[in-house]
Amino acid sequence: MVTSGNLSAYQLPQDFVWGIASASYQVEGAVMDEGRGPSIWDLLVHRVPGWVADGTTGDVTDLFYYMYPQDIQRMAAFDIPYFYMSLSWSRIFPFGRGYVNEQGLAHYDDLFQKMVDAGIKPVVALYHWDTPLALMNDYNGWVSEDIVADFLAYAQLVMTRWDKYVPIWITVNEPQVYCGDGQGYAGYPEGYWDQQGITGERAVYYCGHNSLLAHGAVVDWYKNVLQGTGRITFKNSANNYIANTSSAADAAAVARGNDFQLGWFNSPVWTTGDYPTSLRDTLGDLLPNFTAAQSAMLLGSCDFFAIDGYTTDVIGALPEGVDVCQSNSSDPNWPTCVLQSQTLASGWDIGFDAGNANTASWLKAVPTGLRQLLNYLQTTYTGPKGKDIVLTEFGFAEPFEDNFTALPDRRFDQLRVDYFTGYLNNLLAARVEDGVNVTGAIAWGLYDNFEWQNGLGTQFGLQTVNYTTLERYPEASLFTFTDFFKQHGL
Ligand code: PNW
Repeated sequence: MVTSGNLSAYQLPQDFVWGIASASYQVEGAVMDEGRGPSIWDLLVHRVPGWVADGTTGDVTDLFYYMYPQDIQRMAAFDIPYFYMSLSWSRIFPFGRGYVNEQGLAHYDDLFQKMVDAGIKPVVALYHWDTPLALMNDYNGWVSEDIVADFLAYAQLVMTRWDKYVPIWITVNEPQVYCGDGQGYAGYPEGYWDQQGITGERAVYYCGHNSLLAHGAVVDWYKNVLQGTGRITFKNSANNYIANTSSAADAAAVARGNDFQLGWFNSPVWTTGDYPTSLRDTLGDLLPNFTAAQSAMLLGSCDFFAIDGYTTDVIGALPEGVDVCQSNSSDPNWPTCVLQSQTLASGWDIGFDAGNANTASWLKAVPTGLRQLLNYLQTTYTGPKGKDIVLTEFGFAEPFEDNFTALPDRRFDQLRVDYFTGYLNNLLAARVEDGVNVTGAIAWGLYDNFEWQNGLGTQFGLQTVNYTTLERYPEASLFTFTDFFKQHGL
């Protein structure tokens, strides 16, 4: 797609939601302070050998738990209007439920007050992957429907207390990723917890199912009981999918891939109240059922579509064959049954990366892919409902430099500058030229942080951090990102 007009002249509306992102376990540190209980991540990083590629942990990371006053001041100095963050469930309920830690509540009271005083609006997620360890030990976390009641009780406490500060709530972050097979983000190392037979694909789809039910229960309570005035949704992770070749088989594979990625969580919420037929046909009784009341609760339960859209993948059909992609053939491609890569059959590499093993291997910069993804989402989900889309995460990992004598280079993060320039221009083109109702863009992330299984060695920050002194340094991309919105009317 080629822009038809003069991009630099396009304006964004005054209420455009733009900002920068973080998540509790990735930035807070202070993991044993002020009454916090452990989350699954504390156990994984300390007790499972090899869980984190470079052996680092979130014990200290950016120490946002104590350094938030200066972090907020710096965001204010850059005129950043929105900040995405998540609450640490186990700071508030150290055992996941029951006993409430008042120090945790007091901490977030002050954080929200300081943010609002600085003119920054919080976008708050209730869950960004740090499940209280007690709930994993008690009933295996998200694979058990027991989590729905505990998540609701937690949500009721925090939303009642902080709704006055929070214009946008996120129930759960990227269930595609924390439930997804082979990712390990939800913390299911095989054999570590007694999963009571709920393993493999069954665990994936139970985790997804309970995440949807938990989301739905919270939205239902928020709208009907609390009568909250904020907007509420859950956050999707999805890559733009393009076909490997122009064949009909590859086009069908793209559609199927999208069902398994986006349809899994969004068909129940935006279209039918149930999972896509392709999932039902493939998964059989591995896929739980919704009652009629649950479907009714889920349909329409998102005020807007939140998409974390970092990259594009090439999708192709599996080769034909009787045994291909049967659940009993131990085909590693089951159940999605498509081929996924980042190179087209023609040999073209679809985007640029940093060419460095320390960056996120799944991430190629494909700016036009964002425009395609936004168009796809509007056509498939939001358009018929007249609702809007917010790009709630996107960003890029630069090659890692751990020697701080290299600091001057780290501030000139040219690849990340190119990434944001390209992506933001395509978002603008989607909005102005294609008429996609995209109403926000939030960058990942506030600064370098604990990047899950890649540890501190994969760095997405628009500020870089010296992990010896904890000083934060704005990079060129922070200026690129914030200037973009000023240049387009904000
Ligand atoms: C997101 N993928 O995760 C998360 O919300 C953040 O916590 C994380 O730091 C950020 O992206 C950068 O990785 C993703 O494999 C993890 O496509 C993996 C993928 C996408 C998003």
